[in-house]
Amino acid sequence: MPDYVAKEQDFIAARPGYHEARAVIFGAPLDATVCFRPGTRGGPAAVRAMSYCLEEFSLDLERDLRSLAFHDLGNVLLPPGDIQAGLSRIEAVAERICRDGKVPFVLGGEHLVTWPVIRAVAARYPGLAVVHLDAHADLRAEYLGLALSHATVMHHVGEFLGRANLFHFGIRSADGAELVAARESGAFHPHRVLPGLVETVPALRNRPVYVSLDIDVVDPAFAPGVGTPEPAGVTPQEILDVVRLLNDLRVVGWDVVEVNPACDPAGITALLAAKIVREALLGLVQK
Ligand SMILES: [Mn+2]
Repeated sequence: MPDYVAKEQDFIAARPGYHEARAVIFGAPLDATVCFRPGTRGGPAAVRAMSYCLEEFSLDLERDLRSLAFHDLGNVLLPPGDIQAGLSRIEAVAERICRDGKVPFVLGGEHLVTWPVIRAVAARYPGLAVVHLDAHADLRAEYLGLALSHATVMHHVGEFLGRANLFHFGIRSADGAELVAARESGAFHPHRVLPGLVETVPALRNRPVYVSLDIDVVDPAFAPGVGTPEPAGVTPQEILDVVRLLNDLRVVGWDVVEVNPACDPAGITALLAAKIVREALLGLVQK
């Protein structure tokens, strides 16, 4: 590990509030391999800004955020123009949080940020299962000549953990090769999320679970602020029901990625993401 990253890890651990935290939020504002609409670098800031209009109390869970010790580290500083260096820094931050026995909660940024976070989480939790909620399969081996891309992230996760440990929900866009790969995964439930997840929950129980939620799994009618919108998709109510179902599992890491404030009228996508984050954080209270 480079010396400056080790120093940054120590800096993180020394921050007031970090030591007590059960969950640690950080922004990973990577916006490097986007192929359509750039802007996800502003995602973490937009989600934080819109969170101010939400109550700390969840009416559905009847729990208050103030009953959870969590900490927001701010954003990881990413060196411009060097994707691998940026991913290494993200992995180092996630690694430190996991090593300290806390749950990393990542705000993207493009979906590629999930890859280094899962590497860090899997190192700490053998037998990790990944729940992937997304409009896109993200299972290409390469995209536009790039092995590391937001379109290849789940390919890398599948190679690393074994495809049987990868569970896809809500996918409504893939090419033929991705469809073959998706069908070799632990589960592949296209279009909808909730019915397939209900079916899959027994296989996920008693396992450490990482949840990667690309906000474009939601219908762009409700979540237009994304880099690569795909028509149709789930409703905000369904995705919140999904989060509450996931709350019953042993979730050891979370990300909410691809929020793009550059094309998000009235901040509605960031607002939905903020509510998802709140409900997911509150799911950690009971554990
Ligand atoms: Mn996507």
